[in-house]
Amino acid sequence: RLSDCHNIADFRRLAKQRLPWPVFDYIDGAADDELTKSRNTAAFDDVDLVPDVLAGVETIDTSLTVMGRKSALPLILSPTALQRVFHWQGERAVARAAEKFGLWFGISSLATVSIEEIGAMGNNPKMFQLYVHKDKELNRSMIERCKAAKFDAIALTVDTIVGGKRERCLRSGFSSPPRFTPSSLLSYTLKPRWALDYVFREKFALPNLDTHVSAGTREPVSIQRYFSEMLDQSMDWKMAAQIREEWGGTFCLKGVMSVADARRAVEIGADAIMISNHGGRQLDGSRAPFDQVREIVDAVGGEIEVICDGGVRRGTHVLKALASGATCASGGRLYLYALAAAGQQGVERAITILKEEIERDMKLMGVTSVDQLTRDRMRWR
Ligand code: HOC
Repeated sequence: RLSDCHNIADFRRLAKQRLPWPVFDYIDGAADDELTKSRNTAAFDDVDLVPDVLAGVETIDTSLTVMGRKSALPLILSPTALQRVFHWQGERAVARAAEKFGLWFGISSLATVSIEEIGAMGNNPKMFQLYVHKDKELNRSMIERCKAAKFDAIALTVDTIVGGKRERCLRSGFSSPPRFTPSSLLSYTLKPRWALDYVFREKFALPNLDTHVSAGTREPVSIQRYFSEMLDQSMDWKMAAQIREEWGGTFCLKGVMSVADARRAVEIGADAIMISNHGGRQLDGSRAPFDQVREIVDAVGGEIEVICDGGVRRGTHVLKALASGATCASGGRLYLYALAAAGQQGVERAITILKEEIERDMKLMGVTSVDQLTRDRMRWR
């Protein structure tokens, strides 16, 4: 039950109970041996926080400015694809929860709700995750739609030039919309609540890509096929600079991992980078974002905002990212499990849990504002 969820791992368990296994495995799974996915979270355990006491922490302020917009917490709800496959409320639920808590919310090019609908919702800051397609007209039209819908930032995805080898999805045949094989059909019928919601609530669509992917004709598209057939593998820094120019607004690169690339991001005038390995779903063996924060912040921290994306499951993880020098933390699965488990109510409860952990942990650390979380407040083991 929702009331039994006290941390993100509890939501994961509930999501597993509620979803057919191919859908749960799509969210939960990662590339190859899934080493990077585990490491993304485990990396936070390599450091210890060093609290100060008697610091007068009756009133604390968890807010900060990220990419020019106020955020109530140092946490971004990262863009993720296909949310209405997980729960019929999908992106609408996550967007409403983000608005309620005053957080940045990101929607994906592969969202199941349109740019226009999300743009019209709430006053909280919103980013659009742009996947660069071979079809240049499609890229242009998504950028123009984001301008018209007054999105606050574009996050250009740079880590999906080809699809990672998601072995759980290869086994289940996961596609969008879900493809029914005898074994997957059985798993869908074993979860009748999900199946009924899925079939009767609203038809599945990818409204930001309209007819460009065959999901528009309801022909199932696998992850491998989507990445390799639709995305532009010739993408380079020149193209990223052109996209920044075309967009003209706040620009972020999502998926930067190396110091050299962080420097290139500064050179093309990006406002922020999300240090990210796509939740371990692309290059298995890639370093954890948290492990890269220090080097990147030391190299370019004064020139660009550095967001630590991935592995976050606890308030202390957020505090450790900040103490390393990141502007803030971000994550996808941290709210996706909750969405799958209980829709908007679930997402709100997950954010509440993280918010309370952040507040409690700041008080226990003896800090009253997020800028007091500096590197001397933690030690590497
Ligand atoms: C069927 C198309 O970012 C991921 C997402 C995008 C998946 C596209 C799936 O899972 O990495």
